[in-house]
Amino acid sequence: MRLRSQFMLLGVFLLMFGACTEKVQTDLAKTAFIPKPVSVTATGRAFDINSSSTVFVHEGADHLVNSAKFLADAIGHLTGSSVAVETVSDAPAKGIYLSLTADDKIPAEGYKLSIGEKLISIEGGDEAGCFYGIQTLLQTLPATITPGEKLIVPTGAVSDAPVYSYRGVMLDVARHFFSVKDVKRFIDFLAEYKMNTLHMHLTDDQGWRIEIKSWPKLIEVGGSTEVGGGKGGFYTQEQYKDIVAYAAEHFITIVPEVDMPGHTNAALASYAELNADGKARDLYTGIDVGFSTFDAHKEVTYKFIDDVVREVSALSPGPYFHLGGDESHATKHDDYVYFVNRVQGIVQKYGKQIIGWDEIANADMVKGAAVQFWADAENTSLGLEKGAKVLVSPASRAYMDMKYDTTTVLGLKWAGTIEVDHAYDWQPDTVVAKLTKEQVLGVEAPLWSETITNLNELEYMVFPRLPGYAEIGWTKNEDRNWDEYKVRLSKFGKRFEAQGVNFYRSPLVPWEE
Ligand code: TNX
Repeated sequence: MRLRSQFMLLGVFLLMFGACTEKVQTDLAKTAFIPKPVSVTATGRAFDINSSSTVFVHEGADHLVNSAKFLADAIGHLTGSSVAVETVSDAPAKGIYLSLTADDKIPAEGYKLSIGEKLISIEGGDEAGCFYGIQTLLQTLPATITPGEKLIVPTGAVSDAPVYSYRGVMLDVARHFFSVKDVKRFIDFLAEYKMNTLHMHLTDDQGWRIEIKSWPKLIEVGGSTEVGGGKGGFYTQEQYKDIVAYAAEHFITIVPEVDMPGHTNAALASYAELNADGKARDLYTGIDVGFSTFDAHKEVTYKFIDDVVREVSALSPGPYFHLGGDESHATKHDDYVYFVNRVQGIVQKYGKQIIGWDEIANADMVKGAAVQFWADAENTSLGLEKGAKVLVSPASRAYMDMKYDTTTVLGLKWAGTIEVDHAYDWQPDTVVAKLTKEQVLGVEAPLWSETITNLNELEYMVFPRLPGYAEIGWTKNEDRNWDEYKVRLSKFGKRFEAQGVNFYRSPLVPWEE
């Protein structure tokens, strides 16, 4: 009898202990963060978020109110009951408190997250930093909770800041069109992993996706189809502004790309006068590249580009305009150089800095220009010699349209297959000889959409590679290694599921059940 009750007691104890270890994780150092922060120290206690936990914002920092609501919504979404947001002039004694650093000890985009038993404080180096502190806090919470379950945050401190100031992805909305709603969901993903740039590939042979009021046929004709012959689509200027604003709320800058002088069939189909022979091209729905070109010696070409750059730049508050410049196989070399030089002047006239694919290094490089390394190290080195910075997107590592392995149904494989380890295990400042870290503007992972037709397919190619690209842009090379990363990533499977994300269950990741 005594023995039996002892066993029962032990059972109860094990049950409690089991429940504790599973649900109430109070060691901040054991929390899986992506991207990996600069430093995490644990104090082993717990902060209990409940419906009466208020999110306080330091007075005067108005943009923080948006971020506070974002946090309150995220907590509300988990617990099912909403959390209040209030403005205060001093740090409160309890609750969650957002503020901006009073000195300059915290760098741009950096933050300090301090979690005590009564107060969580997030101090940002700037507003973006505060938002990233919120994202880190959210990663301490479970993916889902059962009704009535406590929401516990392990106590301690996280101090953090990124290595690179440009951490992005590219979405090709030209080969297949993606709706405003889809783009917003993509923006949510970027924000979660502290990425700050969405490069939108707005035009290509198969589609022109942005309304240009002075050239209306671009969307009427050029926007009317896509790869495979579907109906295509386009963003009105109002819709594009809506994307830009939504991105800004998440501290994400849109980099618009209008690809030229090649990849321009959709424009050449819309306006006959842009063609060397004055004849409009047929719309194109295949996936070949390198057959189209603007005429570098017609003045109307530059009138057209001036209008496009003016209208797109006016809608895009970010510093960069991407002029494409890749695979212009139908343009003679001298014409290409002349063309890119003239277009750089137009982009500068509208107050933007230039980015182009690495081929643009064959032209002069104006001040502040950046080349996007995708395939050609020689071009990239040439750009560096001419004083340009490099945006790093090596196709063999960073192209999210490459298949994971030979069995992946979607995607292409011209740059090889890219499993999750191969996507993660490389260093941005060694992709080209003699590159220095200072010359690297940042890291971008492009998603070309020849084979990607909808959001579900997009998610499958993006997850789980995207968090790795985010970490490559945020965390120092020496603090990253695949064997440690894959364990952290394994814990995100549940988050992907809770968010309804269609992801590739790579056999290389020990997914947590
Ligand atoms: C190359 S990368 C391209 C794109 C294709 C992509 C497919 C680059 C600058 N040009 O036009 O969509 O490969 O992976």
